[in-house]
Amino acid sequence: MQTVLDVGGFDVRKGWLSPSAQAVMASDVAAVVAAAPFFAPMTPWGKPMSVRMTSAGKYGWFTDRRGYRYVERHPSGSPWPPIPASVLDVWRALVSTERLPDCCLVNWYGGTARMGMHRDADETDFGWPVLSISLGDPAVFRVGGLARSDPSRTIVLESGDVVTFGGPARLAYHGIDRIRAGGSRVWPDGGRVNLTLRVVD
Ligand code: MD3
Ligand code: FE
Repeated sequence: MQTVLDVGGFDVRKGWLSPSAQAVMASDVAAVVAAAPFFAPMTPWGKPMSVRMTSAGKYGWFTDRRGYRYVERHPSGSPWPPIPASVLDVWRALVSTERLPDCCLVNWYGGTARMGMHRDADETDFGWPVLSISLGDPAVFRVGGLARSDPSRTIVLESGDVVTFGGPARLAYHGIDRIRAGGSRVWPDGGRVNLTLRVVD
């Protein structure tokens, strides 16, 4: 087995959401996007990301020339919409009923979008796991170890898969190599949405 499984804290639940639960969540996500439209994030080094983003909850993850950070408003100036109950239920079932996430980052991947290897380190307390929900076209997800130079491997994340990254895996390097366009009918126009739930502060 490779690095990540050795590191521990990395739990993939294939098909955890039934097709009907995925359909409910997709319509809840569409309502979030209607209230807080996707935008094209700009990296601090001036290159736009290929992923489109929005958020729900108290905080949204944001990036521009000033850097990465959590903000309490969409670029339009409105507060982020609430995290849908269908999404919070997954967190309650797998992480905690005591503490709920304060950010649901919504990432949209078209056929050519990708996400480079990175760590999620903008939060205050790495004791809480990050929970990821995939909806739509399959993605080739890459996960490595705690150092950028560690070996990495890929797994395919499909619609309805739920992954938690806790313990040592919370700070593992990860990214999305590519999308397998046309692999799902969850979204009428195709593409993949990934929801990540985090405790920010
Ligand atoms: C491993 N998103 O938004 S989800 C991100 O599919 C992000 O949109 C990818 O990486 C996506 O930051 C990957 C899987 C994931 C999410 C958070 C993690 C893996 C993680 C946090 C720590 C370790
Ligand atoms: Fe990440």
